[in-house]
Amino acid sequence: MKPDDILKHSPKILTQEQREFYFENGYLQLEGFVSEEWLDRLWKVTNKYIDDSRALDASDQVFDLEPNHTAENPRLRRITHPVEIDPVYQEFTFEGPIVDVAEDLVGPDVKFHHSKLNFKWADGGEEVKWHQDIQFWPHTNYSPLTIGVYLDDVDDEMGPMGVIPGSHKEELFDLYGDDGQWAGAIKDREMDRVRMDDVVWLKGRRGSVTVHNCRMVHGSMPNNSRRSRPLLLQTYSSADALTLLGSIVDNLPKSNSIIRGKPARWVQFDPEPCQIPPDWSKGYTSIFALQQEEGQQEGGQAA
Ligand SMILES: O=C(O)CCC(=O)C(=O)O
Repeated sequence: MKPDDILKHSPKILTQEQREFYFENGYLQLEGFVSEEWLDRLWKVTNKYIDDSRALDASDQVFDLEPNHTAENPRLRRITHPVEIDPVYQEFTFEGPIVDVAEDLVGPDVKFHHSKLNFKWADGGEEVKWHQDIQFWPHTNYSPLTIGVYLDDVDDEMGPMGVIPGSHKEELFDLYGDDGQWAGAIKDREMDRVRMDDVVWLKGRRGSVTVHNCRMVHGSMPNNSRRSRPLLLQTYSSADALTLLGSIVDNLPKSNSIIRGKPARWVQFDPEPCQIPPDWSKGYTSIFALQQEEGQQEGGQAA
């Protein structure tokens, strides 16, 4: 569904100005949007998984661990597919308050694509280099967007997510490196095309929500503070956006679930070209492992 048609549907939770701002700028921020009750439930399960990770000494299908992770001092980069592993994450993503935000921005028929919980651990949690998401998981149109929830207060020192307003309307970047391998990040020599003077850092208090379109140029700095920066991310699209390649995300039981409205009878195509990523079925852990050039392994997810 095109933005003009989406805007004709009455909004569930956003103002018309917020929706127009999103379509114009490619991002949105909602301060303190998620209730304390939801945050408490999410923290309860999250703390359980952090505890479970102590038993591991390497990343697996559920946990993406920093190389210096130990049982005494767990250091998680990511819980890879929260919705697939726990009913609380699923309830939040499929029925929680952010689904109204998704509906207001993609239209009444909403499809879930995938989720992840990026921790960016205290004292050095890694940067996410500048990139766009859609090249990791191409769709027939550019309705996919990702809604992030900060589970804790996030300030400038903690590696908040940065976005370049309006970059979703510009040409997509080539995310392959000069060696022809997938880099998952914009090349240094092309960074002069990124309008860094315009960057907006999406920090906020616990429960704040970020939204970014799948074409948005975004990234984040390392976390050099004493506190971790847990950001729970979920990607949705309009039901009329179909994924173009069989990525590992598509093979998950809950990916591509219609969570509002009805499945599409007609697929919508947007005209702008999209880069094709490598075949993820060969194995991929996460953007962190990829951008830090660690060995890849079976069972990860894109972007
Ligand atoms: O965690 C972040 O700061 C950014 C996450 C991100 O860009 C991604 O996972 O694609």
